[in-house]
Amino acid sequence: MEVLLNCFTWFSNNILAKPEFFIGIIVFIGYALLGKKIYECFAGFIKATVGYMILVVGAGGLVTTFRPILAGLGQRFGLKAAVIDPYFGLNAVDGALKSIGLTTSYTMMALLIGFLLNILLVLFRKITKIRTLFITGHVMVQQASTVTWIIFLAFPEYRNIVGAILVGILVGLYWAVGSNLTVGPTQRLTNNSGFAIGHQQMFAIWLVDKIAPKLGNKEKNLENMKLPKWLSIFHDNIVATGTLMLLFFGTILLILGEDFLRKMDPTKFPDQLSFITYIISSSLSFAVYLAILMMGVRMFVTELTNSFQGISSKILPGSLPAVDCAASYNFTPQNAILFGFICGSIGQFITILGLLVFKSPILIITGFVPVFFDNATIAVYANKVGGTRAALICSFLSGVIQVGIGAIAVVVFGLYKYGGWHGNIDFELIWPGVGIMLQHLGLVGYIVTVILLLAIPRLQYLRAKNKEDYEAGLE
Ligand code: ASC
Repeated sequence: MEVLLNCFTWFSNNILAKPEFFIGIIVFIGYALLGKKIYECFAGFIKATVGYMILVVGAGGLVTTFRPILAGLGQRFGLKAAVIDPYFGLNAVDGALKSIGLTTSYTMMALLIGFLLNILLVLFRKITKIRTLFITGHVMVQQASTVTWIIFLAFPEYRNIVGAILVGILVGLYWAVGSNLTVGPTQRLTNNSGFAIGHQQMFAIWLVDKIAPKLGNKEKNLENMKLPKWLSIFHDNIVATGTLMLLFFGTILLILGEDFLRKMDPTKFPDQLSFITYIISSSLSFAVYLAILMMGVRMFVTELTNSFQGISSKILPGSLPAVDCAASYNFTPQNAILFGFICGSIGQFITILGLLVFKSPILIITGFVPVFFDNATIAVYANKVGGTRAALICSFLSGVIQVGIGAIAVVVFGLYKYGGWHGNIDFELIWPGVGIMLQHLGLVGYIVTVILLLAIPRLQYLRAKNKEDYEAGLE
């Protein structure tokens, strides 16, 4: 038993929570199942793993450079507030678990249970109507931690292995059902590239796909945007990203002020560097990291979608891999990503001002991961079916919701004491509701949640225009 447990822990820590290896291995197996030569399988493993590691470098660069800047806004104005960002959320949950004498070890167990449940749900897809396997490991760890706290808070009597099983079932269902909701929108966006999204805005993608067509015209999209001649330099991604971020972060850095930034960021802002150089180099580094991220995305997505046909034809029939939201950025005009980020930020900033003006006892500070990755993704999907107007409106509204409901969530889950909340849009749209239900209805609430989640893919199937397309993972 102990050996088995050690194996599970090793697998969780070294493969499941390390998506680069997990995806590399899947690619290797996929190619092997397709009958490719062993050296081709090896090449696929290396390309997918390195591609994913490049994506991690790009995403990591963005997160570590721009998270302190945004979070610094709170410090600068002396606000005591919770940062809405999954990394701050993870810290907050750690702190909260410590306060009740626990660690995150139950979370790793829940992670494995959830993943196995996702596989089972795909294997029984005839009944469950689930077609997607969530394989974005680092996000799974974050989500399993937050849900561990939600369950342990609602069920103090199950702060043990029973609780870990309850968490595992709930997150496993969320991964399977949520990613399954993104199949149609993602296949439409990517011209049937054969993957879905397994990330932190899956319900939001589904919702946006439904409402964006009503908000705009898909022909008037960011791709077809006609720019006057002098503005045509912005058709170049690097020029557009660099310039927009210079304006956007330049303003934020000016607001933060030189003295504050010198204290906050002494390594990147040493005495001999002038403020203007610091502003330009920090802002332009956004374009650098985004370019790195996109390069990694291209590499791993190509390998994964080619090789996964092996898995989906032999092991998990008709299944699709559900991957990082950044994979969708490969199938959109780059300005959709940028406008999503900027409109989402504006939505967040206005709502934060609202909290200040109305003297809300709880304040929220923008976290980089939700404000960038969620809102960019939302704009990408909205632009596809509702054009520019829908992209701008949806990402703005998402920013408003992230702060508005985020403020409620930190109270409901008592995490304001620990300074953070998960903050990604599904953790505003879905999880506070689930948490409140669990807190008030106990196990009945839990069972209702499970039933509702299980009902979603069946409803999707019932409402699908073409049942065969649904089964084939196209709709
Ligand atoms: C997240 C998270 C990240 C980023 C990354 C985007 O939710 O935790 O590090 O988004 O996955 O590519």
